[in-house]
Amino acid sequence: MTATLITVAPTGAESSKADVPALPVTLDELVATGRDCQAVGASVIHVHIRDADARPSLDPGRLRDTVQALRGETDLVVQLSTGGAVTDPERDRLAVLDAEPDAASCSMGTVNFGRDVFLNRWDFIVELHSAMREREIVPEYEIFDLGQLSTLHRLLDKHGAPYGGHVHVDLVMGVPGGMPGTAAALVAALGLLPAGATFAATGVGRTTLPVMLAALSAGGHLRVGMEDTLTYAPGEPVTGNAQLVARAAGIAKIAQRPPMSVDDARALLGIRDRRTVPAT
Ligand code: KMH
Ligand code: ZN
Repeated sequence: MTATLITVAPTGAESSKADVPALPVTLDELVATGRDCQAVGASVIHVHIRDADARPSLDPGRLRDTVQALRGETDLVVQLSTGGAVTDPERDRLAVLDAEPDAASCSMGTVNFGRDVFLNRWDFIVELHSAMREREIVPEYEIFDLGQLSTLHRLLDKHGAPYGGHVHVDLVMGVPGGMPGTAAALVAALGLLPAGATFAATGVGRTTLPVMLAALSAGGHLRVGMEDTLTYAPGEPVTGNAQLVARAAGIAKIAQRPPMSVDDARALLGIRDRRTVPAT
């Protein structure tokens, strides 16, 4: 029986606080969300931050404070987004690593993102992958379309394994412009995974449940959260991230794939422990 690593992606960069009041946008809201989600089964948090006006931000000081607060107040693996918002320049996305997270996302290619374009040039991908290895930060390779798995193979062949040696992939499915959130697309993606890699999957919007069920039955891990899903059931807005994590944990238990402990998630991903030991 393999336990399920559950990542919560609580905020994202696409929804506004005005439209979605339950979205965690302040540091206090984010830390409280992290605590609540850990309590119901999350072991990793995928973090996008907001500025004082709740707009997406990659402010270096705020990022550092966020990493420290989450590390101090939760045991979660702190994974910063280097994807940011579609408007963020490459230099700011690379500078996210200065906040010294445990892990960070690393997207494997350019994709249409609704009416926008999420740009990830090959040279930028190489720079990000290499910088993460130098800084002992574990990447999560974000895959929006099948061809991006070919890019991942090319990256690993030409530029070597990530820090820790283990390859972990997140299939982000159902983005308008990327692969669909279907069991068939998930199975197709699995045939292209590098040998030994583990994977999580997340289905955007109404593809959340089909992708979750397909990922669990294929031995994969899960990412859930308000970055990707704002409707719990038809006509029922999500009340908070813990609601989505609790549902994922419940379904994982029914599938005999209970939530993974934070320590096991750290070991699986090869995370360097940056937590300070409390003084005795
Ligand atoms: N917000 C998207 C443009 C990531 O976090 O690395 C990119 C994204 C991927 O969410
Ligand atoms: Zn993200």
